[in-house]
Amino acid sequence: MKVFLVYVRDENFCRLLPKEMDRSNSGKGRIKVMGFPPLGIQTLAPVLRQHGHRVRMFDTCHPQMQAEHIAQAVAEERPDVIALSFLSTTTYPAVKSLAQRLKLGAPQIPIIVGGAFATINSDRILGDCPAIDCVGVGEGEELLPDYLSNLADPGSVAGLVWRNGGEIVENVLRPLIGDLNQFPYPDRTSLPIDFIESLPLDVPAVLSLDKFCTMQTSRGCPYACIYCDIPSLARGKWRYRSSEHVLGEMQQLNDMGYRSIYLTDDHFLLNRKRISEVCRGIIERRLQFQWGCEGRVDAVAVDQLPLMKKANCNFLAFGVEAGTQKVLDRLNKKQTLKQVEHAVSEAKRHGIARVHGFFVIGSPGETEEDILASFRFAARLKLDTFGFNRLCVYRGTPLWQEYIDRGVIDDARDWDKWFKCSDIDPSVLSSERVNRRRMKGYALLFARRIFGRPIRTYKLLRIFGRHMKKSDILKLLWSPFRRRTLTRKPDLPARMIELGLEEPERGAVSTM
Ligand code: B12
Ligand code: SF4
Repeated sequence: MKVFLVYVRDENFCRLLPKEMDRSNSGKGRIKVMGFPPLGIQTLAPVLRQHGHRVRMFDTCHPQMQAEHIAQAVAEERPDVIALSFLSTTTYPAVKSLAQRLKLGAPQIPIIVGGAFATINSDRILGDCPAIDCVGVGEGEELLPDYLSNLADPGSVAGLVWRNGGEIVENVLRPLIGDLNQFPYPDRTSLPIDFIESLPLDVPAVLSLDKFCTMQTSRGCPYACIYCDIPSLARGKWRYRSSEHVLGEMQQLNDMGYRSIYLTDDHFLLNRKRISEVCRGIIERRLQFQWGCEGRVDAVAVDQLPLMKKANCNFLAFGVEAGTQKVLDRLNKKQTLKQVEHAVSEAKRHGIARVHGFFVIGSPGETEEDILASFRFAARLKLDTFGFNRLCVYRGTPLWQEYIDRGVIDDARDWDKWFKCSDIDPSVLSSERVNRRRMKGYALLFARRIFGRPIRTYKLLRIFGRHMKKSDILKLLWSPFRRRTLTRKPDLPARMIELGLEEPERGAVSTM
């Protein structure tokens, strides 16, 4: 069969590399994009080929892979199935409109969607968008080939949610894949796109022009932070590929010339033994690339950091989240401030070039003093970079359920929205106050950085300076202080809209 695999992305997280920065020629017909590759479809394409299917991939960051081009390709090539892949609620409107357009042009070609948001909202999506025929819940490696073999018998495909006449049918859940070593490595060559290592920001923050890709070595996370839907997506399990399988892929990437790899694992740092095997393998094989990953502060085996550094790990991102234990506990983060300090200082002591801290502000019960404490904490830590985002809530997270129980969110009407907690939760400071505090906090942090650690700040700016124009570096530095333009803005819950409220009724709830 012929299958179109289309990745629909959020325009906020990709940009064409400006011509003046493009110092090497990618080759005929290829473009350069600052952003992450679409690892979901890159993973599924070779699996489908192994089953004898023909696959064509599209990624909407490519100027020639927009809705009209995909529709034209559908008309010309008449695929048997169109599979749309997307990550989050912010892209759902674009997916819907693409599905509607494709369905209009070719009503008989089935459209299946998958990815994180689709997994959590399968029945809702089918109820909402008639152009989408079915949803694949969870991992696609086994589900998609099964679906293609049983187009005439969708009821037999575990994990499929489909329409039987007017009725939405949810088949039995497909078990999680037991052996992640059984699949071929992702296809990183068929898309005519070279991805550039950059920060996912709307300023062209290019880190290097090295050949860049992402990789996933494990899936899931056993923790249960209230704002995260990984536990529900991965059903609370952490599964991993063997170190040999991972090293095989790394060797291939190395031989293909990749010099920068970002591990998109939810929690790469969970298992010391495995980290050690992978790192030793990288060192023994003399693999040339630099790599980065994310993980929890409590899992960093201190004895692994020197090995990670030796194995060319140059970037580590920690979910720090807050500078007070009270807020960490409210988020069910299950980590202490001491652990954060220890992990960050050890990472720097052992020479990891860039250590990043993810923080959230505007959490339930957080006061202005708490926010300030987070910025002070960040200033004290030896972090190289940091981001302070207002806490958001997505369907599938424990916090979403709490909001349903508290009557803040109406699941039936709000399922496809995303919210900033400060816009909707009376126990959170207003967005205006959170933003005002953030401005002040950033000012404090920048001042401490520039005057307290001038050499490190200079070195960091030099990394950016290598590939960015001065004006863009200034824009980057200024970016925390200005409003971002989002493709899909956060919403308000149906109940607030009904009552004509732009702010939750905070009267009875103190946030100071
Ligand atoms: C890397 C990443 C990013 C990268 C982008 C990656 C890219 N390709 O461009 C960046 C940093 C840009 C990013 C941005 C955002 N992200 Co993000 N991201 C991730 C992360 C960590 C890994 C994704 C990944 O590479 N997975 C590896 C591949 C192999 O998995 P996959 O794509 O899911 O594909 C598998 C299955 O889903 C399935 N599948 C995929 N497509 C299809 C299609 C069909 C038809 C079928 C049957 C199956 C199928 O099969 C694949 C193999 O098993 C995930 C966490 C996670 N574990 O998924 C969060 C995650 C997806 N992101 C999330 C969020 C919230 C966002 C943002 C909205 C953040 C923000 N506030 O701005 C934005 C917007 C994203 C968007 N709409 O494009 C949430 C989604 C929550 C939700 N319910 O909406 C997640 C789950 C993180 C979390 N902790 O909650 N993200
Ligand atoms: S935020 Fe990180 S540690 Fe918490 S549940 Fe999600 S993946 Fe796990």
